[in-house]
Amino acid sequence: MKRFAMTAFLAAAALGAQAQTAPVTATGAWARPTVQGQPTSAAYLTLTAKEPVALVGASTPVAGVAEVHEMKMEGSVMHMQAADAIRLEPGKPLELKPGGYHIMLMQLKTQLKPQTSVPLTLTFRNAAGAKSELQLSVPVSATAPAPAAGMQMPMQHSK
Ligand SMILES: [Cu+2]
Repeated sequence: MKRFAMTAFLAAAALGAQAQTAPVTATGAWARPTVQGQPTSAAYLTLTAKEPVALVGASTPVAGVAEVHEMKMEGSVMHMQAADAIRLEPGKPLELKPGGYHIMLMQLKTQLKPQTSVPLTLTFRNAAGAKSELQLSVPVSATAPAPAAGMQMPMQHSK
């Protein structure tokens, strides 16, 4: 009986570790560096879904709390608040960027140093309620990464 219970526990643990991979691709991810003792930071990236899903959560081992936030203007003041679920339309990129949606990292356990990267897990939910995950390694950088070749903005040439 004891042996059976242990087997069941291990099976459950294995199932828990094997979450479905989300039908979402992430590009241009970056997280803001911090100074020693700074408790918060934020991560940004662009998400493109293949199927309709909603971004419902985030987690990382480097922060006690990771939340999806949105910035909103109220009058002339910018506020930020946790976003419950951000819907992704298939093929339509959603950009998380400074001044808009972002992944808020709170209760940081470690300093985020440039030239390192932090693991980030994003959780999505589809219309049927099934959850899936996207595991990422997010570079720590003071600025957003340069756009990929072929996606660059038209540049003005000086004469
Ligand atoms: Cu925030």
